[in-house]
Amino acid sequence: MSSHLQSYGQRAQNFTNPAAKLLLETMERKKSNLAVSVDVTKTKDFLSIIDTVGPFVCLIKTHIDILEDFDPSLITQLKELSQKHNFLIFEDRKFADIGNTVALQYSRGVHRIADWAHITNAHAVPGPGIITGLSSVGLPLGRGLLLLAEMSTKGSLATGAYTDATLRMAENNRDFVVGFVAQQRMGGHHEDFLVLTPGVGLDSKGDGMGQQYRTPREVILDSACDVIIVGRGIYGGDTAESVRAQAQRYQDAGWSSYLERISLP
Ligand code: 5BU
Repeated sequence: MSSHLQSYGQRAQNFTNPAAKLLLETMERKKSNLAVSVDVTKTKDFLSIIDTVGPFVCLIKTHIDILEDFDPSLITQLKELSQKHNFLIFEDRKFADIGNTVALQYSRGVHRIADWAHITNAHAVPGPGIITGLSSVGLPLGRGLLLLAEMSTKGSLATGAYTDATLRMAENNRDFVVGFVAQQRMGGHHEDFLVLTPGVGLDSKGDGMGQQYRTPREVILDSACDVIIVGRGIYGGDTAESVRAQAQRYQDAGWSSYLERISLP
């Protein structure tokens, strides 16, 4: 059976990587294929949004370098919330340099991403050395990597032969590369990979800066992706109650589309 027609729980056995297994098991247990992207600049808002959406998500996506009052104690609190609500953490770092540099950016500096992010991601543009560098840090810690195969933005250059070559890089590094950030499940490979998809919104089509939104149903059912990544569509509201209601709404939309997909003949 094609991997995308198997349940998330069944697919855990298709992976050796512990972060991928844990993500799929968490999705099955929480009945959630929703990741919330928390792109705010103040620690207080960051933690309060995460505490509010935590029950509805399998994954929290961060841009840790956006926080203007970052302090290492934030990481302790983030890890506590991840245990309280049972979600994984994905730092959307988009590494893009030579292996030696990305290994340092991943493990050191102020943010020490490898210490706390179960999953991070990288552009394929430098070639396979970027995977060698990141895996030298992340693999011993049980971390997983996503490659950016496509982007949600208008005019993205990550298409065609570039996307195909990214797929080949992933296939050659199955232990550490667990999937893609992409807009669709790509054919032409036999391995199971996770497909996480940003550019998801129910009420808006774009943001005037190139972002393009599709609905959870288009992403999960029509394009056979695995995880919807939603940012402003969820935390854009000003009260905790509206943030909670939107998280619930996107969780329901994502999960019902998934149930429809795995029941396809
Ligand atoms: P939004 O508020 O739902 O538009 O936020 C989308 C998030 O996903 C934001 O953090 C982006 O950096 C991220 N993103 C994206 O929007 N499109 C892409 O192709 C990739 C990441 Br890769």
